[in-house]
Amino acid sequence: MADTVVLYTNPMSRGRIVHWLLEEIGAPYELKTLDLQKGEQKAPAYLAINPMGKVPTIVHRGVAITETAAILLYLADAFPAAGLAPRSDDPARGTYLRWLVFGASCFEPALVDRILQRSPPQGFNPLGYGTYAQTLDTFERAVTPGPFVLGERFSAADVLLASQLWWAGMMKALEPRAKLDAYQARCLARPAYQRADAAAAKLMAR
Ligand SMILES: N[C@@H](CCC(=O)N[C@@H](CS)C(=O)NCC(=O)O)C(=O)O
Repeated sequence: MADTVVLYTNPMSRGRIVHWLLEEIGAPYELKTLDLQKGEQKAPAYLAINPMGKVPTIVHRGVAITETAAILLYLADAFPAAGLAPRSDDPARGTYLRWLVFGASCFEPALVDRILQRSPPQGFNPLGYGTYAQTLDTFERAVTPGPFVLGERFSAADVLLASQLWWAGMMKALEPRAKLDAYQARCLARPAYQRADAAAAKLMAR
């Protein structure tokens, strides 16, 4: 089908985040699963699509898009009927962009540094996220009172942030935080997440 989104992914990768979003928007899509252990992401044919040799990548209407946050932003706009992104003239647009980009540029690097046990330098701190504690406190404020970062409205920003919380839990990188835990549980209870998760489990079992 002309409008089909092709997603290059792996069930244990950030591709899961895009898979969830595709289930949310109900777009026709096709999964192309790469075996990362075998290095299929570094094969010349794939590098021609994504020279970083990483997943996820989507191809839609003949255009390749990489970087999880960019893919989410793109798809939420490309399929507006799903209502996962405030339109550009909606005052909620800024808040939506703010927290989605916060996920990619602050929360994820903070988690990675935490997992790798890299401490931010004392004093003036060139790290984009500042400190781990400040990043988590800020995240918590963003989902308070919630239930989502846009209040009552679920958006693609929640798909990214809740997925990152799930990953942090998997990696044991996050101490329990009642508000973030409840937010994550609310988001992951969505039927679209459950479908994507079940499909990923099946792929992993193969
Ligand atoms: N900045 C990229 C990161 C993509 C990434 O690191 N993907 C990992 C899987 S989660 C990967 O493909 N790793 C395989 C490799 O680096 O060879 C994004 O946000 O999409």
